[in-house]
Amino acid sequence: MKVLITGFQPFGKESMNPSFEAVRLLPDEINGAQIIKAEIPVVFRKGGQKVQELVCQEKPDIVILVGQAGGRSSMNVERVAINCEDCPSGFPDNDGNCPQGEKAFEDGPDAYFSNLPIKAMVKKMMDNGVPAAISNTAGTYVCNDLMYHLLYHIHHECPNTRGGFIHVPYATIQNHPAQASMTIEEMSKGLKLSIEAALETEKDICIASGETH
Ligand code: PCA
Repeated sequence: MKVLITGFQPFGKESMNPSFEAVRLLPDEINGAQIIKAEIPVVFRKGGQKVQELVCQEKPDIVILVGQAGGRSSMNVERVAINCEDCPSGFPDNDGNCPQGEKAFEDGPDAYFSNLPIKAMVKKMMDNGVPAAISNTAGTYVCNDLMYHLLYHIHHECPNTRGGFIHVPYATIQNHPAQASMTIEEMSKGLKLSIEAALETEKDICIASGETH
């Protein structure tokens, strides 16, 4: 088995992005599966094209994209990506693009669901002491765009590939004292557990993990 896992370059005012730092700490093999790591630019569409190239080149069985969501309090396994590129005010991507509610793909559906075993991934992290939860929005910035691009590509070109996205909180060394944070080592442990869960779970487990709002 082969797993492609990606993190992002730094963006905004940050000089590092813990998503890639946590990916970098992963071993090159997990439970017999080869782990391919890559760093992705924080740029609408360009990031998605880079992931598509990597998927065509490496032909992974599983793709896990990782990004930072400062302010979240746990490892967030994303359920859904939407066909909407909408930049927050004053927050262009790293190439200066600032789309205002455009579609990622004109011919794409409104949304794609992750086809990773998201509940099993969250449970495995929680069972091993890493705070984790399912998230029902990946936002409308570059992370959502990357996840949508991956799932569009999977649906059109390689339906046997499983893929999705994990958002990580601030890293403690980023020093945002009023916000929740985790160490990069703990994030990396969570990613390793998520990969293990994805490798060992064909069909997602059935446990209640919805929310009322
Ligand atoms: N987080 C941003 C883009 C890059 C990253 O790490 C996001 O959540 O969209």
